[in-house]
Amino acid sequence: MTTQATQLTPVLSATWRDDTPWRLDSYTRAGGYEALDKALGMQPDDLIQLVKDSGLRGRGGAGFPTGMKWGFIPQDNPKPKYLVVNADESEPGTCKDIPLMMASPHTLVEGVIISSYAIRANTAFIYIRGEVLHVVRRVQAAIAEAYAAGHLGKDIHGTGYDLDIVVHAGAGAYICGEETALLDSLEGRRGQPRLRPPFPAVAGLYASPTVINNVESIASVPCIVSNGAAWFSSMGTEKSKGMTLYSLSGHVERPGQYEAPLGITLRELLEMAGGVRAGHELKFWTPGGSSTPLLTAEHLDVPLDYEGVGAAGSMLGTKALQIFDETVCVVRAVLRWTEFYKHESCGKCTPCREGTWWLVQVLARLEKGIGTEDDLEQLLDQCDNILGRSFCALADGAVSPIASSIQFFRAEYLAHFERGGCPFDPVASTLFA
Ligand code: L3W
Repeated sequence: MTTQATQLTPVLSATWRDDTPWRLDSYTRAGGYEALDKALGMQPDDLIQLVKDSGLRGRGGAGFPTGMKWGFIPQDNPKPKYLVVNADESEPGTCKDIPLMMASPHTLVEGVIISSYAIRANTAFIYIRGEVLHVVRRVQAAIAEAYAAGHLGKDIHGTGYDLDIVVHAGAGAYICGEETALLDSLEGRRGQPRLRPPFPAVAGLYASPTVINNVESIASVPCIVSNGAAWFSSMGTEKSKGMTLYSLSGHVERPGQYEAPLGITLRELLEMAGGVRAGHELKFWTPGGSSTPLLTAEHLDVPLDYEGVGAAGSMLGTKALQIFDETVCVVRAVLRWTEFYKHESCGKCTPCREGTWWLVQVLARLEKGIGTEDDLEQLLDQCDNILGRSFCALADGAVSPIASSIQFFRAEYLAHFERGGCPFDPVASTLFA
């Protein structure tokens, strides 16, 4: 059941429109690092309980309960514990962590310090996507300010707690957003997923207990410490608590990041974003980037929380809402995404390495209008044989837009080979009309 889903609560993005919100003085003026003081006065286990009670779920795609993940760290293990922030934002359409780090890097840094203290880590890593060097520099500058102000390093705020943060720039591979591939990359190896279990919480970075969380998850921690678990869990829905950042892109009047409680609907978000671009109508959209099954105009009132989107047959994922109007050929859009997955497949497992290659071959034929209905069946058969059979979620993600687009737009696929070309291509339309 949806509760207070439409109450707008800019928290993470509250200062984004201020002058220089990324600077320490601006952050401190707005109450920054007060949550750190409060957290350092608490016992680490009480902090873990607070995050559990808040209901915060991972904002990187899977929605796993954050406090529960922290609780998995075995405190009787004598090895060092690590916190790793997954800032490798690369899921197509996802643009929330990078804006957050650019506008308010200290929110992340403060979240890293509190979270590291909670799991008893003395070293934390922020793994940032390699292509966004300006973001790397922004976060590094914030960390330097935090060291200079005594928020980082030895004896933080005179409490005896020590923490160092290391920023690591990836080399631009999508697979390194998968948590275990990220760990391999951080250790200096080629980024490829590891077999789980053991999960990173038990044996992660350098085989030590490691918490890996998304940027937005960690950045949500300071406001939970400041305002309490009940405040956070009063927003959102029954099982998906709190506010979150949705990225709206594509054919929308005002694309950008919209912060709202979980459970808001696309209809409501579109109202905030000025609607689908003038004179056009919604054809299809992704709820959580291209790795989640497509939805259509019939799903405008689906609550955008983990349960609501799941019940509609898709996944909330990274909350990357890509909006496509009626001028877009769904076959071409899906082909572009599939080419991306083929390119980004790490090659470790056969269903993904070979499967994504085959998906592109068949889809490209269909898109050119030289396929047959048998090709469509073959495509669905390939999807069936890939889904759930690959080493990590990359290949499942590749299949999601294909299978769902055929479910909703089979007639459009058929129109391609009936016309001998793409019906949206003006030249082909003239030739075969
Ligand atoms: C300890 C257990 N830990 C689960 C932990 C696990 C991980 C978290 C979620 O994929 C999804 C994927 C993308 N003991 C545990 C445990 N954990 N059981 O919980 O795990 P999991 O396997 O459910 O998901 P995942 O492998 O983290 C994430 C989807 O998100 N996605 C996002 C893509 C974004 C990027 C990017 O921008 N870089 O790749 C979009 O939809 O498809 O389904 O921490 O260790 N028993």
